[in-house]
Amino acid sequence: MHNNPVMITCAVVGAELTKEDYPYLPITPEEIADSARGAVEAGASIIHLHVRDEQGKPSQRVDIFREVTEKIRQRCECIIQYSTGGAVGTLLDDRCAPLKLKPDMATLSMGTMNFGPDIFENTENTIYTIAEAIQENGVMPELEIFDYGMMDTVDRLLKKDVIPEKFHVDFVLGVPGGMSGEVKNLILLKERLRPGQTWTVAGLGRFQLPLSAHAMAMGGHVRVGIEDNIYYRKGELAKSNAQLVERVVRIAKELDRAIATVQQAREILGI
Ligand code: KMH
Ligand code: ZN
Repeated sequence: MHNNPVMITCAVVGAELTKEDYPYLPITPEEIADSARGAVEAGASIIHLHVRDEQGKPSQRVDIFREVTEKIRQRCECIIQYSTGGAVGTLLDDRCAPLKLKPDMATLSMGTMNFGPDIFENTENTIYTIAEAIQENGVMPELEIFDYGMMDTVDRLLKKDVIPEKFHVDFVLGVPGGMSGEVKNLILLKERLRPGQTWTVAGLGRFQLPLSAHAMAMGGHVRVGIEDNIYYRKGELAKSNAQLVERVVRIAKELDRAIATVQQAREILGI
């Protein structure tokens, strides 16, 4: 039985969804910051952040990241994690650009993969470049693991000192092109972690709820949010990021997992 506090990450907007896919998608800096506040008030301690430009398109523009970060900070205390994945096809320099704002955390994806009909490109050079920018700016990386072989990449790049010794791990399961969100896959992946390594699970779509519950029962941490899943249940759109967070908070309580405060999350992550 695990009773360590659970850190909840909320992925509030993502880069791939449009208002046509999901009418309540937060787009403007105000909307994204308001949605982040709702998620934090519901129990999230980490906000996984993408931003959108004036046309609602995914963007890695530094000025927008700065504005949204300031707006979130005005509204609530939380750990802010920037996406370096961007959208499929985002150029490498653009992916790294917001790191100069020195967020608390940033993602580091561990390999190239099909991403639905597209390619999410993370060559070794991409990983080196982003890892370097992360280290230069003193940011805590979260390694994004979409498939089993990416754990071998982690081991290999650790030996080469490409990846810093201290990182958090996020298993992102259920992307078409990556590993599916079956619980047996989570178990396989978790077995590959070094003792004491902190980890989160982000289940996509219908995998979000069962993987969240299993991760909490296994002592892990959880990521929910509209980036990964727009449905509350089959055929019913989620009303908000907060609604998705509220549900995992209720499940955590039944599993005797307290919800990590932001301060506790900082201690767990060592940031
Ligand atoms: N939009 C995906 C292609 C990340 O945030 O670092 C990549 C992604 C991962 O969302
Ligand atoms: Zn993302």
